[in-house]
Amino acid sequence: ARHRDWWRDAVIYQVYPRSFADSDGDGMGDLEGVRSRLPYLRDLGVDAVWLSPFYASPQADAGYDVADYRAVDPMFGNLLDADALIRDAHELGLRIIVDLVPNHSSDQHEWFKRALAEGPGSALRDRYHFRPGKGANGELPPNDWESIFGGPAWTRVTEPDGTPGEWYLHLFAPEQPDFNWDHPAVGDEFRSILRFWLDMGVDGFRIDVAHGLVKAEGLPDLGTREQVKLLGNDVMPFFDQDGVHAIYRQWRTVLDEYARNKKGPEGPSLEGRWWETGGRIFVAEAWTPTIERTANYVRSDELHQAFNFQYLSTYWDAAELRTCIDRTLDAMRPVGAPATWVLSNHDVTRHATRFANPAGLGTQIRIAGDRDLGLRRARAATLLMLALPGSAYIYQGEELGLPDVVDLSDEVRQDPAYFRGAGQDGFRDGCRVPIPWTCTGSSYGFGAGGSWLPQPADWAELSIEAQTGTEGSTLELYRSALAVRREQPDLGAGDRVEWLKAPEGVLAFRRGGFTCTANTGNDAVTVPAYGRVLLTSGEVTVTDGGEAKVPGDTTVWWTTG
Ligand code: TEU
Repeated sequence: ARHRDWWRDAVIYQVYPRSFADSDGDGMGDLEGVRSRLPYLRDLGVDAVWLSPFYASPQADAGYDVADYRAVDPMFGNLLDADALIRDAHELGLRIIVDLVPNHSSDQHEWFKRALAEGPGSALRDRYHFRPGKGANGELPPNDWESIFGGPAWTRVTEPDGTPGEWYLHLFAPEQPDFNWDHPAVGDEFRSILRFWLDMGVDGFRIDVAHGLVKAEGLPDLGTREQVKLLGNDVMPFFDQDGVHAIYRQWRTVLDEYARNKKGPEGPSLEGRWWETGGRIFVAEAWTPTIERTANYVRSDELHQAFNFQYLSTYWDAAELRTCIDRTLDAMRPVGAPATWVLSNHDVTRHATRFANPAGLGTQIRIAGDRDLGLRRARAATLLMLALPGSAYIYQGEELGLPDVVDLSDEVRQDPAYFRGAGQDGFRDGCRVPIPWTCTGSSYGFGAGGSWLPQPADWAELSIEAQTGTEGSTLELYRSALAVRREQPDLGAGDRVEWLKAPEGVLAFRRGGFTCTANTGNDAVTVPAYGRVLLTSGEVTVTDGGEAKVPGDTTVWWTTG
């Protein structure tokens, strides 16, 4: 790490375990697959790996429905595999961040199963949100909230005596009942789960739906207000309630305890310094209406980072990007938290496909668009992101320039959002297609037994094998960019950028002896040569007169050093 707190400028790589590497040939990725590919991630040059959930789960929402928070699903391996993965990662100097899902459990979680089996009046029902229905016979849901995946946010249970009974709340699928965070047992249980994984040696947690744990008192109807599912202008009674912050202040004391005890893994490549700060972090998945509200989650006594979904939702447009960058830095500076930058994850259309489509389609789209254009913009957007101060997140496969797969059949799709009619929001399988490792072989080297989602026929050329050592490949661009980031302390550090005057459609900013220019327009522009070209996402021509011709959709890194 180049900074006292490694996470302030870290590049964190998201592994989606079921789609990364399959060691046992069942078509599903697993922990042993991830472990065997750690050298690839070390060579890529990332600082940490965040793993999406691998816990015991019926997989109603690809593992975001957890039945046992202290067990590994047999599909992914076992606790010994998790231990080996964490140890090997530390040996290689990589930190491991695991996903924690505290908003809801699986309906197969022990508490929920007992809550159902014990019937109305069961004390375990208080750990979830059970309510009698409205209407003469309780046949209507208790309020008008909708599930993020479509349909009502309530499901009526059949009581042990066979009659229709109470309803329970689920902001996501019916197989994902929401916990009642007002019940002390829920908090106790999650602090214990934190300790379990901290004792396993993990370096941090990504908190799923961090904005959803606390619901407004009395679960009030939305009434005529339009339900805003993700980034809306309005604060919903089920999202971003002030009460969530007390939970994270408690969690932070657990983490700080570990920092003081210096408990945890010891790897030769982790410099002694990271013990000073404990080195462990929380990152919030908090979809809030504004970056200013997101900033409430990142405080010295709460969480360390929060994903910048405003940035993810910004189109490839200089003016919009600049506004978002400024607003982000302005929101983070007073709280002393690093800005984060993210372009893709397992819930949204990959940026290579988003930017291949006209602006305004939002983050979930279903058409391939102009693939060359998308890739060119994605590469340029990545260099821009990696030049900004703060921490950046990379989603597996974006370093290969993978597009979304938009023509998956209903037979192979698994995303509950798709089947529950979340409409535009429901196209998440397309970014979850397994990684192509080799040019040939079953599932391009993903595993020996095919892949749970079919890979397109033209993915050989996008494989890691095809791109490794290939000049100009997207993989080599990422490798070079991450190597430069490690060498140049100006990149990633600090909390502001110095904007330079630039032609319309172009962003130009300086950070020490380093300059970044991003041309978001389609046409070539002429800019001053800000030194030597350090790295570029496309072709640049530098003239003797000290000027440079930068093609459309191209980002250039310059150095005077
Ligand atoms: O996502 C939370 C969320 O609100 C959205 O990302 C939403 O799931 C999606 O856009 C709907 O189409 C987290 C996880 O990242 C996601 O994979 C889970 O499905 C969800 O929580 C429930 O655990």
